[in-house]
Amino acid sequence: MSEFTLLIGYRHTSSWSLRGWMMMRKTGAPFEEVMIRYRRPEDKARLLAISPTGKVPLLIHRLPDGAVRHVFDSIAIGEYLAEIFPERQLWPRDQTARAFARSIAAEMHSSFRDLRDRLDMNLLARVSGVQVDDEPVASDLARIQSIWTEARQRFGEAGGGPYLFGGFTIADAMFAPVATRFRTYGVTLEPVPQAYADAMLADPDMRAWEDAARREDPPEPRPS
Ligand SMILES: N[C@@H](CCC(=O)N[C@@H](CS)C(=O)NCC(=O)O)C(=O)O
Repeated sequence: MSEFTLLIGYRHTSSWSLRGWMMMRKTGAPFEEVMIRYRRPEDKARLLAISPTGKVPLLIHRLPDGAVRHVFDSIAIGEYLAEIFPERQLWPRDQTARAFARSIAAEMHSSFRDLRDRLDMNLLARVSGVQVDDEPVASDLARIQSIWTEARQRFGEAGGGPYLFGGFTIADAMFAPVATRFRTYGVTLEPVPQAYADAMLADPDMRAWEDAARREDPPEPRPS
């Protein structure tokens, strides 16, 4: 049995699963991936038996002494992995950069409800004609572009990589699904945020997730 198991949901639509999965992949550690089709009652029951929230992602860490830790909620998974794999620098090393990275990761976790509702994650779809220039969606879009631009210009551009702080961090994992949403709905971005979104979509792990989504049956309809 693998030391780490990550429970995830539909690769097409489960944005929180993608976040947790990207964090796990960036540790470089091997892990078992279990996909739960949580819209099927039997799978939902299986998930509820393991996960205190009944939601994915859920990280299971089996320790050599037999102890088992369950870490639920994407941001907690990121914090946990950053602690277990300090050498991977899942948070930026510089404290000022790290303070900003933590703030924007938390902001992504708690905010942008209007944009998330309007631009549902639908990884492989391409949809035209969705309005993003009306309030409050337009403010969410402006704020995300401003976060990406500030991170790139203050930290990323000097940091030797195409991500918000140079190398990939938990903040990037939190915004990864947003880059896919902008592509799905053909949202036009300013040059700096667009370059960042392009880098995210070209990330080898992001591509691996997308390849796996192509091999996966689409989600069942939401239970009524
Ligand atoms: N705040 C949680 C959100 C987790 C969440 O809502 N996951 C969705 C999939 S994207 C889920 O498990 N849904 C199962 C259900 O609603 O039955 C996190 O950050 O991990």
